[in-house]
Amino acid sequence: MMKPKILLIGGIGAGKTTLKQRLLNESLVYLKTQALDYSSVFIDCPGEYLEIPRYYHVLIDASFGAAEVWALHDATRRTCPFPPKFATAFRRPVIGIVTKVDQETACPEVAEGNLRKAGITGPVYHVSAKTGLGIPELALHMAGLVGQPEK
Ligand SMILES: Nc1nc2c(ncn2[C@@H]2O[C@H](COP(=O)(O)OP(=O)(O)O)[C@@H](O)[C@H]2O)c(=O)[nH]1
Ligand SMILES: [Mg+2]
Repeated sequence: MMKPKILLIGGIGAGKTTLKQRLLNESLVYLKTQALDYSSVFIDCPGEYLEIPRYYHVLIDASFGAAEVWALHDATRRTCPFPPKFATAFRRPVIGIVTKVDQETACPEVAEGNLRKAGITGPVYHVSAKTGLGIPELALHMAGLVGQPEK
């Protein structure tokens, strides 16, 4: 059976690949998921697909192969990479993830506000892939979505 997938979207350098790596490692620690291979769970798209409007359709198409879309926003970025109400273009649940909250110049409230303007009504997680802040909560969310290993 095919496992549910998670589509990662976000601007260039938002931290998509770093977060994916951290979650794949942490899932071993927090969820004891040695038996479950999460490596194929994430669909990690280049940031250009979000930053260049004529590629938007690639993200929309990719979402049909996903159970959920994770929209990442760098907490140090003041400009919103998402067009208004972008989340409503997806026929899948979209959650928000504010990344790099460890950074000195981070402004997580601005990032979360931008994600809300992008039409995200679901949960918004604040995380640092560097320090691990917020990662256990996100790992649990992920496990709820893609399942725990079989006993
Ligand atoms: N301080 C800090 N830097 C991060 C964090 N996550 C990613 N980065 C850095 O941000 C840069 C871009 O990350 P990357 O995962 O390649 O972004 P992507 O383009 O969205 O895949 C890299 O230099 C990462 O080391 C974080 O939580 N904290
Ligand atoms: Mg990347």
